[in-house]
Amino acid sequence: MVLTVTLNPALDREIFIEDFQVNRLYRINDLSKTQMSPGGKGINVSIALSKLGVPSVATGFVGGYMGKILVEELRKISKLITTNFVYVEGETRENIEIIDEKNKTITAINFPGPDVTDMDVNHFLRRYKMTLSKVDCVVISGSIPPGVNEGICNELVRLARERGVFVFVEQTPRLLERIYEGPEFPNVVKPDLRGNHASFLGVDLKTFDDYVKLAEKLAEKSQVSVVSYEVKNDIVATREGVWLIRSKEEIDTSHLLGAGDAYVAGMVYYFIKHGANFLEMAKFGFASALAATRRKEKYMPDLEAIKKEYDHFTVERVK
Ligand code: TA6
Repeated sequence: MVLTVTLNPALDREIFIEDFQVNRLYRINDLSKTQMSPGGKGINVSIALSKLGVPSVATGFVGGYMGKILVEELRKISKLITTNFVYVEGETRENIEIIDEKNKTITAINFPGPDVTDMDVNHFLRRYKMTLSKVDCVVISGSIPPGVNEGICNELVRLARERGVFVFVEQTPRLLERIYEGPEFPNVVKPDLRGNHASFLGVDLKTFDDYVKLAEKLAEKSQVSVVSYEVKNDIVATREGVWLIRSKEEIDTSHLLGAGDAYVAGMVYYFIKHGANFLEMAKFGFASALAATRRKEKYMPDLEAIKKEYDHFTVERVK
């Protein structure tokens, strides 16, 4: 069983507009040009895992009418997804993604989410500890809502690692820097490098070698790090070495929504089914993310779709 933690879930409102321009009025009359689905990074991982036949418990904070819709829609997706969210006063957020296949862009507008009180956090931590005793691994992924201390992820990682639960984390450099203050670290870490990050953990991120250095630095404390480099590549570092996984073809950058979450879900699937072979986990994750980019809408691939991708990337040892 897998526990996915999405402290700040979202209803994802995808809108497909060819040649999207600002300063224009767009009336979406054709409803095939838009879709709404439960989102937030950990929730997408739960959805992806359900497509691979892996059950998971999805937890985090939801609130209001939007939160109710999110939970109901998530339950409709698969019986393999058990929801165990803490309800808070405010409204769960809606995130907007404008997908332009002509210009190969995604313009995302992500909202902050509902205010979460200390009482909500304590309620969540009690549930989290209870659930940890029933799971093999936990995925902690995505932003945190207003009112939640940025050190919470450090606490979530520590509680899981102290109980011998395997931990996957995908988060922004700002949140990861808090986690890497110690004392416990995720087994698998995938920095969320969306947006511009000039530096991270004291590494200036300019050249390929800088990204290799970052991956190695993370792998000094975690068992494996996966660092995205120029969209079509991932640098994978373990204690044994560093590899570069590279897509043979260009990736349609307007199809990237959810691909990172499909990557994490692919690594979790491989870990659950085959154990902690870190390079193989990363390869399966890469194949899963590639498969997720074959459609413009947020889409989590099944096993058959993922296996087909093994012919579409190369793996070379870097160090
Ligand atoms: O990776 C896709 C996604 O999880 C979307 O579902 C969207 O809700 C967004 O990323 C959430 O990211 P955030 O960092 O705002 O938690």
